[in-house]
Amino acid sequence: MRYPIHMFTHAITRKPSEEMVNGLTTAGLGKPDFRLALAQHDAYCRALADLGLDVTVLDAEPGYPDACFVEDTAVVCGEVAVLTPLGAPSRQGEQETIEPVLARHKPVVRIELPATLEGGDVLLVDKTFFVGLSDRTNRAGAEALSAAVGEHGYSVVTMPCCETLHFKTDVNYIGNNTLLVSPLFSDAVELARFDRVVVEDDEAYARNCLYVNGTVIVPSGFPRTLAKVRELGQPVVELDMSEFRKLDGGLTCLSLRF
Ligand code: CIR
Repeated sequence: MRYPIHMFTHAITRKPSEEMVNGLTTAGLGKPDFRLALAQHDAYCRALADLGLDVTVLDAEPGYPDACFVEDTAVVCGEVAVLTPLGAPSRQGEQETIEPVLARHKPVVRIELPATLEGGDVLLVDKTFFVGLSDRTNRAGAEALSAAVGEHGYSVVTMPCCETLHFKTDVNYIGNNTLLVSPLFSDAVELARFDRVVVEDDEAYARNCLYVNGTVIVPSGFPRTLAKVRELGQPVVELDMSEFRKLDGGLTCLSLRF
């Protein structure tokens, strides 16, 4: 069976700042090289543009070392953009400069503290939002998202999450009804409708692939995952993400897509 491709037309990204070297991390891979990160960010924005997206690149945000990970600041669907209070205290406020940009495209609904929700914990497939309840996203955040999108025909499925930072560190949609998942989610009943490709822990970072308009963007350096994704027959683009990986950031984190 062929599954319809949801086409994105826009993306928002934000340049990293030199302060990124002080970003939150559990990776233990050392400090990122700012110049190299800028070059990788440029390549990322170019890749999205090559896939047909109109990419708005925002200037770096002083005072917020993690602000290039814009995915966490909002959840966007066809009808509405939901602005989210981030769960990490040092990141609260990043969403304020995203709001006017989103407002050019969609009505914006704001979720307020004490609800917390980070976009990295939210996976949208068709009309379902899968939300991982993590250290960053609480039940009140998931309920507030449900209230904001329910009237547009979306449902919200919450799932316990994770040994890792975000739900999408573990689970990502790569088209054709297929998910890349960690072993933790290989049998999750909430995901039973999907074909699942398990990515083992030695390539854990590559679980965070980014599916854009029929192409799968894969982080470079993970040959087994690359081979598995290639086997599925969709076009693949590889991008070097080494400097963002040092801050626990993956491919989905660097953009909001809609
Ligand atoms: C953080 O810990 O918040 C950042 N260093 C990484 C955020 C990654 N974002 C994402 O996975 N959506």
